[in-house]
Amino acid sequence: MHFGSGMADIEQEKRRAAARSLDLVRDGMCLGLGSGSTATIMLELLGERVRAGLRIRGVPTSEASRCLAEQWGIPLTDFDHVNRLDLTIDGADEVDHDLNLIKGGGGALLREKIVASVSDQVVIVADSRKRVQQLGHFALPVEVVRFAWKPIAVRVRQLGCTVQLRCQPDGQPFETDEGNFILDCNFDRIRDPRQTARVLDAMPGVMEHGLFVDVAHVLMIARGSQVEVYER
Ligand code: A5P
Repeated sequence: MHFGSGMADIEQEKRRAAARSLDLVRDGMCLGLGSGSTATIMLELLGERVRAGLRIRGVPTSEASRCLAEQWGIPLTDFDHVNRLDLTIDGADEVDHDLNLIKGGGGALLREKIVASVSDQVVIVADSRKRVQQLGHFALPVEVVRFAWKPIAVRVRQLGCTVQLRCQPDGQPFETDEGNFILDCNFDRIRDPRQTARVLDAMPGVMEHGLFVDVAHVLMIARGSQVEVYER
């Protein structure tokens, strides 16, 4: 945690990390477009480059990012037309020293993981608060089918976490772009992210979870006026 950073400083960090990631974008690329507030800034800056003549196409990781991309004039495509992406730029909720991530704070983890999985390069952009020694302080989002969310929640709880169904301000369950529910799972510490990911992967009814292990290739994390770049 970067104590002493106000919200304006954090916004600046997000902007710096997002701007740096665009150095990797080349004419003709097909991009995965991330979700969340840092990815939103990236989309705004990418839109500026498109208006200046950059020719790219993007596959958004959420309906929210699709709307933003359209708003910024970024040409879009989809998996009916492309099988691979050159580069995905996305945010994260937590990043450890092996570049393992928790994602899904915004609920877009399923599409985010699919898009990342077909990308030649996955770049994570983040502010300084996101770097952690160990994943798990941020509640791990687990996307589950609505049909059996309660028994699935019981099984997930047996992993040693507390589980909460994500709800909207009106008290109704939050629904993902794919029509599923999200369980926010508070582990405090996830000692072995790879093993936890394996167990969740094997659980019927779990559509996806926010543990991204061996997915990110590059982390661009802003700290004050600097952007630190780490590669896996
Ligand atoms: C969206 O579902 C998430 O995975 C985001 O990428 C993540 O929550 C980071 O969002 P911020 O950039 O808003 O912190």
